[in-house]
Amino acid sequence: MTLHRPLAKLAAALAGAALLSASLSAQARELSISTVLSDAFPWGQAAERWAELVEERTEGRITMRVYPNSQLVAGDQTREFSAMRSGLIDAAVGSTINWSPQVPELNLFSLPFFLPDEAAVDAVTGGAAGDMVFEAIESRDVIPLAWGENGFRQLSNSRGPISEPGDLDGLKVRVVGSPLFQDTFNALGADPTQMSWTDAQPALTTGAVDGQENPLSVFDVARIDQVGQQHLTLWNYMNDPLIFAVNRQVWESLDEGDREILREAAVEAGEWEIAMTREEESERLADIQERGVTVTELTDEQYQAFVEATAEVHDKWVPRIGEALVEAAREAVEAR
Ligand code: X2X
Repeated sequence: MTLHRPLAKLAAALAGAALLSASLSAQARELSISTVLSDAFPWGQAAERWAELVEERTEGRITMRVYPNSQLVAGDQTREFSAMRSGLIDAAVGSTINWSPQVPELNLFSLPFFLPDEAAVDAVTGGAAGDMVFEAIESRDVIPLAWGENGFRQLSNSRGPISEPGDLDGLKVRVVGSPLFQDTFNALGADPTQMSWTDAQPALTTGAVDGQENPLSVFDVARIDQVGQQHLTLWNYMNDPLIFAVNRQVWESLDEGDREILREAAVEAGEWEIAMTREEESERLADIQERGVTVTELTDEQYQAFVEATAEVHDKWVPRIGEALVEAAREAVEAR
């Protein structure tokens, strides 16, 4: 017996839908994105935005799931790049500092007092030096797609105001797990200790360390003043750009169209996050001051004293970063 016409149509439609959804789910993919900070911070928001745009533009074919707080590397943020390189993590929005142990060129951004302002950062990331940095990442099996920004890092401590290198004498400072930071704070006469962000907050709370350095957004959102950090020096000694990136094999498994979507979404999310981070800085600073934190701004002369005290760090690290890269960056900064 043949089916009644409308029923036959319905059956055909259902069969078609089943086929379609089978092929869709065969194609549907979930990619992991690692971040150090959650979406309470601009950094985590950048990753969420990237994921949202990709999901929307691939009509759900690609879902990107954000795993914050360095959870995919058990809290050790300096292992994020290796984990992405080996394919344990599909993608990340990561800090140049945290990836610099594996990509020495990224120490460019951590050279003390090298990038004085936002225009200098943009000139470097947006020019030939930025391309060289991306090539260095790509040569290590990770595909970089776009820039974001954690921000200019400022110094806080529980001991007293800091306006000259002598004020750091013997100060126990938590620094990120990158050897260059050890050198910078040693040059300033401080007593630096490398530890992850996960370990930093308890160390500040118990007073195991006297100070730390992070951008205003991190100081503000993580309420660093509430763990005894009552003195903040605005010294803009380095900027920490973020990089959106994908593991090479994952990248090569995507077709051209999806690669384009991932790249464009990363660029848009990055531009959005950089603008937001910068716009919010003055309000964050006002809030921090309102909460009773003493804020020290440096005179040109005081700034210069820090530059001179850390000159030896450049001597040691420029060859490791690469003379040509540093020169390209210097030219971009001068021409800005
Ligand atoms: O660990 C830090 O200080 C942080 C959160 O800023 C980075 O991951 C670089």
